[in-house]
Amino acid sequence: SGTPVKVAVTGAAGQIGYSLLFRLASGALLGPDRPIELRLLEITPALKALEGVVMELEDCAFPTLAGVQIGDDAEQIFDGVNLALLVGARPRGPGMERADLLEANGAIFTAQGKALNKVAADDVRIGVTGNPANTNALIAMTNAPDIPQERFTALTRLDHNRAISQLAAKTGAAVSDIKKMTIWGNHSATQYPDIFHAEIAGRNAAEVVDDQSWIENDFIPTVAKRGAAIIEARGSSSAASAASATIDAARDWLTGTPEGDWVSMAVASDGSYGIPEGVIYSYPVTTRDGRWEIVQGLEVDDFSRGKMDATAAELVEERDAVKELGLI
Ligand code: NAX
Repeated sequence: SGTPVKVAVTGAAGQIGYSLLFRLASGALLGPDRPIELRLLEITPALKALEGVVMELEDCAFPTLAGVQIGDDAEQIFDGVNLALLVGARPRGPGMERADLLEANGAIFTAQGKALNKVAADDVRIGVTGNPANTNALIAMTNAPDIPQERFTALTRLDHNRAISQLAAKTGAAVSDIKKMTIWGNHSATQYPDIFHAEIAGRNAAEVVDDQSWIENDFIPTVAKRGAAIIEARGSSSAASAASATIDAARDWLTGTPEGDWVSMAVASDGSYGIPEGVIYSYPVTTRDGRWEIVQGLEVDDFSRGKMDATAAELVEERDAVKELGLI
């Protein structure tokens, strides 16, 4: 037990929030013995709906939930937080250009970066789920100069989990037999889900599959376009799976990856694998004691190189666009 961990969630009244808050409150992050205090940030017009969600949280009588605070002031909500899950973002509306989207989100993530810089706990870790997640993380990171850069990550764990499940379905393996999956790059359609280093029950996954055409024409596009397929089927974007991945990512960051496996996380590139420094790029990482480390020394063939560079180029473009807008 001990002192409650203070976890902030932004966009708490949204779709993902409706799943995420209940999982967090029930102990999915650090187990049922570690009390958790939720700090929920929303925009003013959504506070009433958020009050309703808080009523439901109360009605669950979760033993793990030590307290809930809601509000529309980032400096109040982020005060002393140990973990900030930045989920709320501005969705792309009809007729909105990409630059408009970057600008609208830029305003949100500059303000939240500054607020975290000012009031978060010294050990704060920040996970960005709201899209465009990688570039939103870059904006928040750049606006929080006193927080070490490695404390900012963006979510590609949903893509990672989707890739594992697609590979399991193709091979008949159990998801628990699949290790060392990798998502490279941007959480967008240019991402590169890579099974060349993955293992199925200890055997190389690409060799087990033995079907380059499936990898190129089925697996990669299915994973990369899974979000669109869910919108098409469900009428709204993935929410429960995104919440689940947000928790997986935060839990593994805080508690460590198992021996012999790794996870995908978008982190500030240090130039590893020839990716330009500074962009928030998804890499295979291992984690320990709340720190991540990029897995080094993986062999990259021409096919993978092309895909890794294409998704890096998109991130460089996004970075240049937000630089131009004066957001970083
Ligand atoms: P919703 O539109 O249901 O909820 C977003 C919430 O954020 C709204 O309640 C809104 O009021 C709030 N919000 C907006 N601006 C805010 C601000 N400045 N401060 C606090 N709250 C603010 O979206 P939802 O389906 O929950 O998705 C949230 C974000 O996750 C979107 O950007 C979405 O694109 C992104 N996703 C990211 C995924 C990933 O794997 N990285 C996958 C799922 C999801 O698409």
